[in-house]
Parts: sequence; C-alpha cells; structure tokens
Amino acid sequence: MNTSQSEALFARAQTLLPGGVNSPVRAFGSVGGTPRFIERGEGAYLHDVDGNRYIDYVLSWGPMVLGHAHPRVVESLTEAVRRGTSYGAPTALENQLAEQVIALMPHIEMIRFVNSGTEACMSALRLARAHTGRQKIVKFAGCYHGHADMLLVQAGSGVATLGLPDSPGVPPSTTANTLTAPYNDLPALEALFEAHGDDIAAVMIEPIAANMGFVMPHESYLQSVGALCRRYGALFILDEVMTGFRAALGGAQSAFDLQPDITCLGKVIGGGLPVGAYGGKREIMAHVAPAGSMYQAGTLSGNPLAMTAGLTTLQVLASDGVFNGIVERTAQLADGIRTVMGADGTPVQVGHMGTMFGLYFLKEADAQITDFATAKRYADTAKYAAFFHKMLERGVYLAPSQFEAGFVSAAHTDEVIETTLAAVTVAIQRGLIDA
Ligand code: KE4
Repeated sequence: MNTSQSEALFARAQTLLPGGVNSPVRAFGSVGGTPRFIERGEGAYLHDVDGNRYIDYVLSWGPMVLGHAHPRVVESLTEAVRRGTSYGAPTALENQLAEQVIALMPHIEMIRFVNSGTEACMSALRLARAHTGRQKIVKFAGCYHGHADMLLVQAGSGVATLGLPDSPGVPPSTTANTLTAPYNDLPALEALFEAHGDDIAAVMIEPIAANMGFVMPHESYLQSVGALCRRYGALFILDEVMTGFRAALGGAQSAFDLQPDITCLGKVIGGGLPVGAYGGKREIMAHVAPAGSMYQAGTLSGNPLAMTAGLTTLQVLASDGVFNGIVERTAQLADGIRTVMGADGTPVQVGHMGTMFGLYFLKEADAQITDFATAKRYADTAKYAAFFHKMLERGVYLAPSQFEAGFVSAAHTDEVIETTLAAVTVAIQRGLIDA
C-alpha cells in the first residue's frame, strides 16, 4: 500500500504541530506506523492522500453517524454558509436543536450548547458545585471526560493510550477534590460516599466505559450509582458525549432507564462540526449565567453552521428505520467478528450496544475485562496493533488504539459489513498476526 504522501505530510506536520497532530490519539502512537492523511470522506469510506480507500469505523470518533458527506447535511450546510458563518447572537437554530435534543432525551429540560465535550463536562461539574455548594467530584479510573485539569486523573482514551496516568502541568491542588473509583465496583463508590458523602457535588460517569476500550456496566450498576447520588445529595452526571444518540437513539439513559441530573453531550449533536452541550433539570440549569450566576461562555457556542449540521443529522437519524438499521449492522459486525475469532481460536472480548462496538484481544482466553485495571492487565495491545495494520492494509480503518471504541454509520451497508468480515478472516489467519 502506497503511503508516501501521508509519510511526507506527517514529517512536515511534526515540524509544525506537536506530534504532527491536533489530537494525540490520531498519531498512531500505540499501533505504530504512519497516520493516514485524509483527503475526503464519502459515506462509509475515507480516502487518503495516496488514493487509498478505507471502510471507516472511527467516524471522527463517533460524530459521523450518518456517514461522511451525507447529502442532507451537505445541502443544509451549503445553504447555511451562504448566510454567514457566525453571528455571536441568538438564532432560531439553537432553539430548534435544543428542541430536537430534548425530544430525544426528556431528562434534559434545559440545555446549554458549547464547542466540545471537554467544555460540556468541565461546565457540568462547575454547575454541580454551584448547585450543591460542595467541592468534591467523583470520576472512574479509565473514564475520559475531556482534558480539563480536574478530570485528567486516571483518564482513559489518549491518556491511557499514551500511558500518561496523570498529565504534567496539572497542579495537585486542582485535582485534590477529584476522587476516583474503579468502574463497575459499587462497594468502592459506597466507601467514597461514606468517607466524603456530604462534600461530593457530583459523580460523573460514562454509561458505557468506551475510553478504555468498550466496557459495559454490570447489571443495575448505573442505577445503583444514581441511587447513591440521590441518597447523599450529590448530582448524577452522565457523560453521554460518546453514547448519546449512539448507545440508543435516546442515549444510554434511555436504554438503561436512568434519571441523570445533568447529561453531557457532544460528537453526534454537531454532525461533524464542533458542538458540545450540557443540560438537565430546569432548577439546576437556572444557575447558568445569565439566568443565574454560574459563569460559562463561548464565542462560537451555538454557531449556525454547527447547529445546522447537528440538527440535520439528528433529524435524519430519528427518521423511520435509520437508527435501527445501524443497530442491526453493528450487531452483524460484532457477531461476525466473534464468530471468526472463535473459529480461529483467537481469544477476544467483543462488545456492542446500539451503533457502537468494542474489540479486545485477550492475553488469557477466559479473561474478563470489566474495568481499567483488567483492561490494562488483559488487553493484548501488541496483538491489537498487529491486527489494526493487517486490517488497514485490507482497507479497513479501525481505531488506532486498543483503548477506543468503534462506530458504525447509516452508510455501512450489509455489503460493507460483509467486506469487513472477509478482511477480518484473512487478517487473523494463523501466523498473519506477528505479535
Ligand atoms: P471532546 O473535547 O474531544 O469533544 O470530548 C471529550 C470527551 C468527553 N467525554 C467522552 C465520553 C469522550 O469520549 C470524549 C472524547 N472522546 C475521544 C475519543 N475517545 C475523542 C478523540 C480525541 O481525543 O481525539
């Protein structure tokens, strides 16, 4: 496979951008090799600068749920851009996207749009502290909620990928109020509440832990987390930046019947343009300036292009049969991978929910990955890296890290899934994986 243009561009990029990228996980650090420089996306496919085509299961880390350059999104954005790109003033589009999100996630009674998931999570925690008057927050090892200082503690995603358990530059004073517990370990969380319960402002959790790979919550675990929050007067914050409109059309909160006080969103609601959001009960959101005194602001928050892309994306996604079609093909892919790996005797842990999935290669056949510690202990990252490259060579673009999830779009047809499974079969034929 010719990658000469990507190699040249990457060499130049590394003189201009730290690590040659604008987000660490894109640099192929944990899988090795040269990141592919993308020229365009079309449906289920990415096309790189060397003319190679890939079936895309990263989908910009979740946002491109309709596939790349969906005609309806392109058309609405083209019209919008002719009216200008940003006004710094309110528009009807913000009302419309808010109504669309609230219709799909009724636990959100009021919402604030921001520009990233990081901003959404950071602001949600400030809001929880403002609402409760308390200081401490709880997150879970291996969960990632963006790169705000107070959350870069035992984070997942790129931090886990790069083996940076805690980032330099974050003063201990900033994380002194951040408590952590293992995911899926209710007694550990109960112990934190027993020790700090009256000073815990909020618990923030990914309803599916998809920044340490793909870890499903144990039966009733999330409901128990919510109950503990209510018992001690802490806010229950669901970080659905990734699971929103992916784990289910109404997010994991609808699938698991959860009642979050605040929900954080991102990715899909921007349709590929920068959007994050946090929203929840009206009496909580009333603290947010200018309605209340909790300050949060943003030059480009709610900008008309991002609102347009997000609104069109959600409208198409919510139309008849679209979401369920993606769910069916995600299950077809996950089941197919499990079958192929099983036939080959390759130990894997495959998970899926809604339109997202995960694949761990296991160091031990009967290992179970249920949290960050077991993910680090049992995930065979070397074998994943080898598999990643075998698939890339066969035109399938998976996440360039074992500690990320995979995503499917409305453009991934049955034929695309079958082509992917054929590539999986060839990629794992005994001896083809070097590790
Ligand atoms: P952003 O600031 O990257 O928009 O969102 C941060 C964030 C918050 N919460 C969850 C659950 C997330 O998954 C993310 C971001 N996800 C990563 C991928 N695992 C983004 C990819 C990247 O960092 O380049």
